[in-house]
Amino acid sequence: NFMHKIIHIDMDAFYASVEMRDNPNLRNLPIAVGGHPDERGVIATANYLARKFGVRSAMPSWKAIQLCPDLIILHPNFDKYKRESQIIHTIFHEYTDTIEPLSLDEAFLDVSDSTAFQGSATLIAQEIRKKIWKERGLTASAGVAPNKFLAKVASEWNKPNGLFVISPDQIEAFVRELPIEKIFGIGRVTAQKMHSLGIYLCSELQQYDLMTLRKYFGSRAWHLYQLCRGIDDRPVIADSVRKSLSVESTFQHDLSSLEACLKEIPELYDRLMERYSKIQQIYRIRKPIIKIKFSDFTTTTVESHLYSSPTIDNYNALISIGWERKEKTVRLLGLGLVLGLNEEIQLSLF
Ligand code: DCP
Ligand code: MG
Repeated sequence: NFMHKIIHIDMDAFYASVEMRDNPNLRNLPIAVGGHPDERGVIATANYLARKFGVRSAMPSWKAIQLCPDLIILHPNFDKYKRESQIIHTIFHEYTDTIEPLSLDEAFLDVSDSTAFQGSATLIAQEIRKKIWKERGLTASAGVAPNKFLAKVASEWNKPNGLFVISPDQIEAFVRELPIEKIFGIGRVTAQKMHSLGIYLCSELQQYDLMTLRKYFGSRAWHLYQLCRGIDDRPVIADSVRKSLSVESTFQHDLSSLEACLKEIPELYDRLMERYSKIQQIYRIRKPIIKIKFSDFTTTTVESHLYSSPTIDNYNALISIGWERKEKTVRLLGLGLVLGLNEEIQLSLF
């Protein structure tokens, strides 16, 4: 387990940073994204300038304005953030497909088997941060460690726009000084209980044997026992963004019009649905996707928006979009489904 290399990436002030990138006039002003005070809205996030005034996520907007009268509150544009998140994920995919998103702006990457940079997770993390900056104009913070728990703590360590690495031989010293609040799953109530026992740091929690922990914390004892020692065996479970199912046909004679392409859809569609019916208990459909290979052997793929359903009409629309990119004769058509794990299956993995 100490051989694992996990990177946790967390975008800095994500929604706010996207808005500042797209409107440079906002760059040096305190801004937040959220609902307006007169709508009884709350703050989703604030840029670092606004945070200096005490503006925080989940704070009522009227209170944020009180703390920072010049605060500019922008309405969220979730579609934009979702799209941004998807693009950032394509950067992750250059290094590994084992990517577990926690939210739009946060993900774990297991790079244990990556060969880039001679397998140096630190250099991979730096490169990812650099690319996100260069290609997207956004800053990200990264943590590198042998497990998820420590990688996530590490990404916060030098935030914003920072990197922090916890190597296997540093774990012991690192967790010794770590406040118990940093252990995931320890909320305010548990933290208070620990404080009343005189436990503030992981080193102090380490003094308790398993039996005693069980007495105070019940079924969570084993987890606490391990986590305060920096041990966390949870695997990075790849979100199935890349997991897809597809069927395709290569045609004997290239298809020379969009109409000819669309004529092929029903047959492909039936094959796809037939294949999907066999795995539908495990996988849910995230969105339809199509592929076109033109006679010059270039390939294009078109994905629909998340949560649109895989109807023939939707596939026809995607094929039309793809065809218009070239308007050349077509030698291969593919229909696919981007899949996700069913919720129950996902839960049963833990
Ligand atoms: N978010 C939200 N409501 C919250 C917390 C977060 O809507 N209570 C949204 C807005 C954030 C995004 O999720 O931009 C990511 O959350 P983070 O906690 O990672 O916060 P930020 O990325 O904004 O800031 P940081 O630099 O601290 O990561
Ligand atoms: Mg963030």
